[in-house]
Parts: sequence; C-alpha cells; structure tokens
Amino acid sequence: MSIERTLSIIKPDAVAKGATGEILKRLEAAGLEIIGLKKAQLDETLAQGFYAVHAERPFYGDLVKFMTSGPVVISVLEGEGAIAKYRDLMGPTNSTEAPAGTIRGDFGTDIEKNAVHGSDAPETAKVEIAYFFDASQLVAPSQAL
Ligand code: FUP
Repeated sequence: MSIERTLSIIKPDAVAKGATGEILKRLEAAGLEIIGLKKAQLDETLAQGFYAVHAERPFYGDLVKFMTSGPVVISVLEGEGAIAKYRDLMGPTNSTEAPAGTIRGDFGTDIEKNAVHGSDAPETAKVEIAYFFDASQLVAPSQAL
C-alpha cells in the first residue's frame, strides 16, 4: 500500500444532525490525517459539477437538491491506503444496508441521505480534491510526534 489522499464530504444530513465532530474523530482515530478542511454551502452548479458522472441517472436531480439543502464539511484525508480505509469506515452506499459501527450505518438514513462521500479511486480522488481545494489550501502531513 502507499500513502494516498482522498476527498471526504460530510453531507447536509450528517452536518444537520451535529455529527461532524464524531465523524472527524473517527477519521483521525483510524490514522487518516486531515490536511485540508472547510465548511461550505454548495450551490446547484457546484453540486451538479461534482456529481456530473451521474448526470444521466434518474436520481441526479434529487441528489443535487439534497447536496444543496444545507452546509457540508469537506476535507482532504491523507494516509496509508486512505481511499480504501475511508470507504471501509463509511460502509456501503445505502445506509439501510450499512452495518452499525460504520459512518453510513450510524448517521445515514437511506441511499440518498447517506451521511458521507468518499473518493473511490486514486484518479477520482485527484479530480475531486482539485474540485474543492487549491494546493495552497492543503498542508503537509505532520511528522510523528
Ligand atoms: P458511493 O461511491 O458509495 O458514494 O456511491 P455512488 O458513486 O454509486 O453514488 C453517489 C451518490 O449518489 C451516493 F452517495 C448517493 C447517491 N445515489 C442515490 O441517491 N440513489 C441511488 O440509487 C444511487 C446513488
């Protein structure tokens, strides 16, 4: 495995529930370092662009509406095997199928309101990180204390 970066979005449902702190705590506890972080209100154009790959899917309009329904917390995580590690912590896409102990199992509701997004591959991570962060907004990971 290698050191990777991945993009995380804590979605409007989880932010509205006050779960931001707990989710960030789980990421850090798993050894993922937060090297960029911001809270944002996505507008329609930004949400549409982020999910452009799903533009032809029937759920696209509702997904964009959901993602713009309230603030999100966007972060860049760095660590050994960060992409798979974060997807393991998230659990499966559909929160109704996500086991307790996973972020989607504990904080999501269904396949749309599923609490978090995480990149699914190195290529998508690169594009997604650049979509929300300039290089100058990311810090170098800290050295072990
Ligand atoms: P994931 O990689 O787990 O986030 O899942 P996908 O890329 O397959 O889907 C992206 C987002 O689309 C999901 F987070 C939720 C939403 N979605 C729906 O709302 N309905 C569906 O039937 C499938 C996905």
